[in-house]
Amino acid sequence: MDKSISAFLVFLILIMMPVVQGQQCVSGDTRPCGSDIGVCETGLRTCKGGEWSDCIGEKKPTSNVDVCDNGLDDNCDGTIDEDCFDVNVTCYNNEHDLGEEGRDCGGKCPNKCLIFPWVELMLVGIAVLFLGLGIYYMQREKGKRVIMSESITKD
Ligand SMILES: [Ca+2]
Ligand SMILES: [Ca+2]
Ligand SMILES: [Ca+2]
Repeated sequence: MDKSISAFLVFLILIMMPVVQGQQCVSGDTRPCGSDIGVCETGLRTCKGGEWSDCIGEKKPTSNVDVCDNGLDDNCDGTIDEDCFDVNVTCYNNEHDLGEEGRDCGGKCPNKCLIFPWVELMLVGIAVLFLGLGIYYMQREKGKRVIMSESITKD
């Protein structure tokens, strides 16, 4: 019983809300709307028939991301030219100062750090070592044969 009464009250409030809100403005009233931060400019809502009009004359952000180096807060977040940096200065200064993954690579900087191919290098090294050993032993065997054949001809 109590539940149905409270449900009915909620329903009644929901039905009445737009009516109550609609009556909150008197025709001819105006109020500013939107943001006036950065390149944004506020507009004006006018009360017509107890309801506020759309925001007229408002200037919205010209970009979702701030356009770099124009001295303007293009996305109206209160900061001018944020997230802008000189790649040549910050990305190559040998300091981990821009959220890079290491020094001067990754993060906001172009990822130019090379992951050194240690495994490949090791395999190449081993291959070269075996090749060198093979050549060495082949030359040694050849040398032995030459000495042996020389000693045979001498005898
Ligand atoms: Ca900004
Ligand atoms: Ca800007
Ligand atoms: Ca850096």
